[in-house]
Amino acid sequence: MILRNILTYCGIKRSGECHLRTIVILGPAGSGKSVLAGAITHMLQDMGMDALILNLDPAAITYPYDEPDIDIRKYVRTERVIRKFNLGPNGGLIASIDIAAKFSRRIKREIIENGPEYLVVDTPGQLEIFVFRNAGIILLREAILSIPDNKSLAVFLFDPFLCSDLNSMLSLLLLAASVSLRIQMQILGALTKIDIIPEAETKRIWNLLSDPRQILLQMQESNVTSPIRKINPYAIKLDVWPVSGISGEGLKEFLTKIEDLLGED
Ligand SMILES: Nc1nc2c(ncn2[C@@H]2O[C@H](COP(=O)(O)OP(=O)(O)OP(=O)(O)O)[C@@H](O)[C@H]2O)c(=O)[nH]1
Ligand SMILES: [Mg+2]
Repeated sequence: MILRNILTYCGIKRSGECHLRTIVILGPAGSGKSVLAGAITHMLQDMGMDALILNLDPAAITYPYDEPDIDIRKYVRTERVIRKFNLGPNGGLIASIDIAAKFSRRIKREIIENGPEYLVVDTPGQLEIFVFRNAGIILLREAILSIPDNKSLAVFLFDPFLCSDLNSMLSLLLLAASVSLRIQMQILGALTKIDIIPEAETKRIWNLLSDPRQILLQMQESNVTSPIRKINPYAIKLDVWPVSGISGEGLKEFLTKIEDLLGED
């Protein structure tokens, strides 16, 4: 471990290279971020990779994976912040992410000391508090993206239970585009929980999410009002992969895509 740390600090890995690959998992509350983060980490480990999981959710009480290797909760816990400052749940999370940002360098040091090949990042349920406030972006940049030789991408999760109609799918695609704009990272989409959705329904949702032009055309046919007509479908198009963090369906293909993207120079 000590030797590995020294080599890592010197910018050298066992193979003679030092490349960290980071996968940041983002998505609406309950969309399956923690389950998918755990599943991806385990699959990478099964493939012989040195993969670690970083929890950036200060409000997480339990995890659907073994304890995270690096945990923001070592530095700040939302339930304590709520008690200490007498806040509500959202105020508590806002304050704890503000506090968490102050520990960015400590987390960065922990990542460098561990020197993994892959870092999978689990993020807070309240996406908007994490992504649309500066503290979340600072935390992401200073703790992770500023690490030299780090190649990163983000995965935005689409929960099929939030994709029942065209309006909802379009809203989620717009949200994914906003997230991508805020975090300034390459972003892939993942349609989660496909193990509990009938195959035909998964295909229907996946086809529409993968081709926003179809969503807009179908909405226009049903006389939807004007601002939607102005949306450029190519501006919100994402590469979406159907996966299940529980059954593992689609995960191998998804990881192959991620490896391809992160392997490119
Ligand atoms: N069947 C099935 N259930 C899933 C899958 N992924 C997540 N779930 C379930 O969906 C619920 C939410 O999953 P989480 O991984 O905790 O979601 P999250 O986005 O991390 O939730 P927050 O952090 O609270 O926003 C849990 O009950 C999971 O068991 C999946 O691929 N298949
Ligand atoms: Mg979670």
